[in-house]
Amino acid sequence: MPFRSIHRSVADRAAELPDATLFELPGGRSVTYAETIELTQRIAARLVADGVMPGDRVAMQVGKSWEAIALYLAVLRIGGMFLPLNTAYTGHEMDHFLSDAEPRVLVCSPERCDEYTSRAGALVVETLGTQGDGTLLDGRECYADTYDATPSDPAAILYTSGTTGRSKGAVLTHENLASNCATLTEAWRFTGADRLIHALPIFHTHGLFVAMNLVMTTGASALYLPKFDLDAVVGLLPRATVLMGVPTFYTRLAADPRVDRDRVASMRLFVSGSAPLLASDHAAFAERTGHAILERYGMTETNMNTSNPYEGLRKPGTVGPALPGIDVRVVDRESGAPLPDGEIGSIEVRGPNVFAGYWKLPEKTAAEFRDDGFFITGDVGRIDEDGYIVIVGRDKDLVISGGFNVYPREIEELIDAHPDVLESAVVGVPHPDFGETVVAVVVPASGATPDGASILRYIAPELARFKQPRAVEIVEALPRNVMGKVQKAELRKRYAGLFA
Ligand code: MCA
Ligand code: AMP
Repeated sequence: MPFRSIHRSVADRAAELPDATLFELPGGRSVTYAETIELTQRIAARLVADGVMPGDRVAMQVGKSWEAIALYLAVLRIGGMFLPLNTAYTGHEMDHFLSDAEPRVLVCSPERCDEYTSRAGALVVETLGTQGDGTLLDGRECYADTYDATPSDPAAILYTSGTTGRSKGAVLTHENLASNCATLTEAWRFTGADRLIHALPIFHTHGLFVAMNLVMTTGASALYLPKFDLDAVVGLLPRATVLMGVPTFYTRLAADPRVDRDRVASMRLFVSGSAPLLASDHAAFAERTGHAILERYGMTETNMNTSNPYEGLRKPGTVGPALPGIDVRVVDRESGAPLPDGEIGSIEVRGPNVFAGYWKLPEKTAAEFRDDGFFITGDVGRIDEDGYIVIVGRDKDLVISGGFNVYPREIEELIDAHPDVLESAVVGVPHPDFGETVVAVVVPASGATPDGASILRYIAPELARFKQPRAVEIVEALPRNVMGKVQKAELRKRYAGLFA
């Protein structure tokens, strides 16, 4: 089949089904495929007028709206690189993304316009609100040429993994997005008859590429919520066919007495990913609804790698076998030698889903790939007797809270700058709602007696709320091994019961 990029596939669906509903918004308003493409063209023209050329970055930090998806499609259409950013990021956090990615245009919410305009320099600042407002929508021009993207052209940068130093921009190509979308469409039997409850944010792979690309390229509809709201999701279940969510969604749904077999009678698929789904949550949800949640495994750098089967056994505690066309192996971390099935090692991935490299970081990119093209995920696991992958841990220092990644180093650096702090270690501990949550373990500077609250106040202005520790433990010294390395596993064990 000739290569069809995401935005061309969506335009194809719009030509076939102009009046079909793409977005169903709270309050009952529907937005058709034709309307979405019309707005995409207007935004594309506006961005071209702003000077965006193929290869230029267009950053977006806005509240969730259907117009933001039109912006995403517009950037792809003109050959730009789409850079979505979490709305929770503070100005301090945004500095890094803006200086590293050097976007031509930043689309921000109207409320934050002044903050960015005052330091803009060469950056063009546009605004987009959640009520159909903002300068981005002002343009009268409604035509921009469609860039003929090749499979290897970059389509997006998503920032991830700041384990050492700052966050790195993972560059994803048009082929990465299109191939994974086609693979998942087939694997999960997605069709134009589907109605997906969309309650995820749209600045990550899960909500943007997995959920929206599948909906838009198949002619399906999104029951589109501004965020996860338990009542709203429960209310939509009787009219939906698919839900995609992080484990926290399912923990909350499984605890809600309104969720039962009758309520989910029209549902055909519940997908979970971005963080481990506890086998107990899998069982509780099955008990309540009769549905086995389909767990899959992905990364920002790779899109989706493995999935439990649509038909066949969905095994709790596993993320299923490799998706078709994708190679997944488990190797010895040091030597890179493949391990026999059953043995625990480093998970590596190769396929058309795997990203092109880290933005402006060729050495870091090279360090994460083997010579034979496998990408080292940093996840640790094994392959079971049925060829299913079991993730048992992570080689990387990372906490996943409610599906959001938190990099301990970033928080430790901020805490360590406090004048009353000698050093700190940040770890993730089990949390009943978020899966894991962030705990800071702090050693005071000599003679100082800082309290947890003052440390939290000190770091708060710099750090998105979801990264802020939910507990600060003051200790005399951090546990270290003979090499002097802080033993985070020991700290995780020590504080495992804090929220349990
Ligand atoms: C909100 N808060 C959080 C989180 N979310 N704190 C820690 N971790 C979080 N994830 C804060 C709020 O700011 C608030 O703080 C307090 O917690 C309670 O807010 P609440 O209303 O309960 O939060 P929520 O709005 O219900 O959010 C929980 C959530 C949300 C629905 C789980 O975090 C979410 O939508 N997560 C999905 C993330 C995601 O899409 N991940 C995919 C990326 P306070 O009250 O103190 O102000 S990973 C990916 O894409 C890979 C490739 C993959 O495999 O999918
Ligand atoms: P990110 O790069 O931000 O998308 O985070 C990707 C990481 O999330 C992976 O490397 C895993 O550590 C984790 N992850 C994603 N899906 C799952 C899953 N189903 N089970 C366990 N961990 C997961």
